[in-house]
Amino acid sequence: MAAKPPADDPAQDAPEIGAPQHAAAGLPAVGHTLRMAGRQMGVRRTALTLLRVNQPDGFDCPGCAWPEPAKPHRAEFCENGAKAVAEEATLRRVTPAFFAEHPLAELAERSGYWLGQQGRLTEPMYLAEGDTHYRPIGWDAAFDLVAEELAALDSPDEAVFYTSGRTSNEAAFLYQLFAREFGTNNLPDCSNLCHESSGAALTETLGVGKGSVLLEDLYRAELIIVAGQNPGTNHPRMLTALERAKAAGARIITVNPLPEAGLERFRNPQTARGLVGGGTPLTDLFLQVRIGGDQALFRMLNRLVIEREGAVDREFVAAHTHGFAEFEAAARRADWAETLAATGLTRAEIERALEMTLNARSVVVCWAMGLTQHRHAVPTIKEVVNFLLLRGNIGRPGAGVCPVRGHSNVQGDRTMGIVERPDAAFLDALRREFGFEPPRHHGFDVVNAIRALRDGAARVFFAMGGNFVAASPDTEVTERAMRRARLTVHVSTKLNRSHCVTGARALILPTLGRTERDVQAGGEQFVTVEDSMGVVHASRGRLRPASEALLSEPAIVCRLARRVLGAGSGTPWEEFAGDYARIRERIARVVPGFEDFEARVAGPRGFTLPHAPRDERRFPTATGRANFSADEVSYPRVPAGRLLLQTLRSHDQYNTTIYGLDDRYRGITGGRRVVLVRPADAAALGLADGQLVDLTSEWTDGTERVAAGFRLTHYPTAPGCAAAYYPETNVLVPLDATAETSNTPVSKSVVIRLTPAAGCQ
Ligand SMILES: Nc1nc2c(c(=O)[nH]1)N[C@H]1C(S)=C(S)[C@@H](COP(=O)(O)OP(=O)(O)OC[C@H]3O[C@@H](n4cnc5c(=O)[nH]c(N)nc54)[C@H](O)[C@@H]3O)O[C@H]1N2
Ligand SMILES: Nc1nc2c(c(=O)[nH]1)N[C@H]1C(S)=C(S)[C@@H](COP(=O)(O)OP(=O)(O)OC[C@H]3O[C@@H](n4cnc5c(=O)[nH]c(N)nc54)[C@H](O)[C@@H]3O)O[C@H]1N2
Ligand SMILES: [Mo]
Repeated sequence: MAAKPPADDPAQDAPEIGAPQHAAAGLPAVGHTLRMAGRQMGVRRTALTLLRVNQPDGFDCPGCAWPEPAKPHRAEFCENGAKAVAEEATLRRVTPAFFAEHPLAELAERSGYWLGQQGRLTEPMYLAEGDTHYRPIGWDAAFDLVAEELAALDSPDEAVFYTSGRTSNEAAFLYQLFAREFGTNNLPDCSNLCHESSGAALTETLGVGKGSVLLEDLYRAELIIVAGQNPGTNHPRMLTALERAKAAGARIITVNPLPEAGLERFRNPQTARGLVGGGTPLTDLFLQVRIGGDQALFRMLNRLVIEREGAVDREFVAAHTHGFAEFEAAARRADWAETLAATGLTRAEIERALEMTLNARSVVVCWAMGLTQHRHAVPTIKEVVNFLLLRGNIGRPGAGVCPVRGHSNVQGDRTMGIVERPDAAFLDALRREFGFEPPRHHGFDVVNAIRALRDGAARVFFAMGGNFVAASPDTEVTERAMRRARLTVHVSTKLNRSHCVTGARALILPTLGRTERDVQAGGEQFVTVEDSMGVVHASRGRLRPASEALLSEPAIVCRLARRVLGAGSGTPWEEFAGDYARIRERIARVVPGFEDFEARVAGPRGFTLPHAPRDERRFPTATGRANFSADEVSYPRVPAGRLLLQTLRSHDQYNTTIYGLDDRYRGITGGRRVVLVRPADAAALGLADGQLVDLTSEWTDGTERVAAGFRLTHYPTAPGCAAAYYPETNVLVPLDATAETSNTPVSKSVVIRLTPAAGCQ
């Protein structure tokens, strides 16, 4: 753990605890938004910038991946989108003088919050081997250095090319092309930490690893189940969609160990009634499930549907699915005692959910990290698919699967080929279009990239955005692994922890953000992104770049590729950098669904990618049908005297970017080192509200990991469950604790014990 931070870096373990709220947004949110944005951007820039968010001629919000409605509201952004914009459009700057003033050793002691608060990166910076400070370096010299280190590798597979989810389609397409021309599929991305489990489960069962609903489907659904998601904080504009669905008669079931304010009641800041009134109650039935109990819950619901006369859509099952008999036999074995133990729910609650299901002609299930970051995440999501298939709730209006993506273009990056296990058809298309032989063997995902760095099998780490060190599990192991690299390179907008934990040599390459004007040889450019529902549209920045020295992400990839690949590459990198339409031309020829890309993306709302199960009830799976699955039901077992910890986001953060130290809806202000525990659980452990405790995670191999100095906070979470913020608690998640199949770290179920803090507080 870092030593006590300096005085200008506020301590984060002394929060004030108030009462949790029961409604999200409304007037307090508007005031909060403007204050936060104004502090970073000033008042005039705040107004001008925020009005461009998610408008047809503006830029895509760099916050979440929630889609824009066909007719966006004049203020089609939310409180947290505004914070994301302010964080990027800030007037604060990190200059070479800043790096001269702050040695690396000091930066490494700073909190992530402080680092982010310093402002936008302005010039390429280089840390030489053994040096104490980052020093300015020219772009050409920086690319020479990367080329030199890449050339020194024994194999291209000793390099790792990470991507976070803000990268545009154009940059992502070029980046994967460069990595593959260089000779590796080592393209881990933030999806590996995020919705990989959704992709794995949906590809196997439905044949497409993406959601099958559009916004209109949500408006038409009669029942919406929101499981393992906190939209009030992480996808606030989704609340507007839920409000509209409710107005049209939908009912909502929330499945969550925490009562999340945004799902209880929503006060829409876009309407007068929402601003000052009591708002709309959203949740009709709150199922306070135990962490990891969702698979058991859906399995029991499935048994009950099967047992109910006439409830199964036999016609759909016969015409479109595979594996029903085996699944039916497994579902009929679902056991009440086990279900109640796994879920912590009552039989009456589950039966009420059943009646709501049977009363709804169309059902959508939405989910996020509460389902994806468990050891049994993939079977859990497959059970959700079983649930929808049973009543034909796939491939018709108002029904379907809705995995709600995180980063604003994480889905698009995958579509563009940022994936460590590419399919053969995609590689064939690359070969045809660019005339080279792409590598066929699989590359590293995030966890395997860390193992490779740890074991010396990977020696150059390059990141297109993100904050790999802080976002990854097992912080101490990951940091040690990163320090073994020969070279670490980060293309970034803001300073973060990953710039402070480096290989022998390190580079920071500063880049343009979404909000900024991007002018290249061919004139002003726009980029494109894909939202959580497969809608692709343009994004055009308008602000003056944070510094003259910034290069766009596509320009960085092109210049790097030319330098590294030289005459060996037949790809017209320079032409691509000058005019992004040339990149889109190639995407149109390589990626299915992008035919006539340039013309179709010119429309104000872009276009929707095809989705066979949604559009035609066609399931491109191994069996050619939608697959039922009959996995064993499992749930986390917690030894006596221990709790199950989930690591989650506060209201004032965007992943590892900390905007502020408050979590308003949960009633926590001025600090982040808190652990939320049910009063009865705290009492049973002999611990008091407000007491300072250490968190120790216990992993099956006998190893232990400690996060010290957290304020125990009474909170009405499900029994036996605890919650604390990420990334402070990533240190507790063992590298080997990953989901079956998807290899995603199990950030939502870590067995911990709480003990009075050992420190001298
Ligand atoms: N403002 C803001 N917006 C964001 C982000 C951000 O950090 N800040 N991050 C973006 C990203 S990358 C992502 S992936 C998304 C994340 O969006 P979310 O998934 O909403 O984020 P988390 O904070 O991880 O919240 C997980 C939710 O699942 C619940 N949960 C935990 N365990 C379980 C379980 O076992 N079962 C069930 N049913 N529920 C459970 C938690 O109580 C919590 O409500 O948001 C995106 N949008
Ligand atoms: N314990 C625990 N760990 C988790 C999670 C959890 O719930 N619990 N959630 C996981 C999830 S869902 C995700 S998605 C990952 C997130 O992992 P990442 O995507 O790697 O992390 P972020 O914090 O989103 O990255 C923030 C950094 O991105 C850079 N950046 C911002 N905008 C741009 C841009 O436009 N271009 C470029 N080049 N850089 C930019 C800035 O420098 C900023 O510091 O974390 C995962 N880790
Ligand atoms: Mo995510």
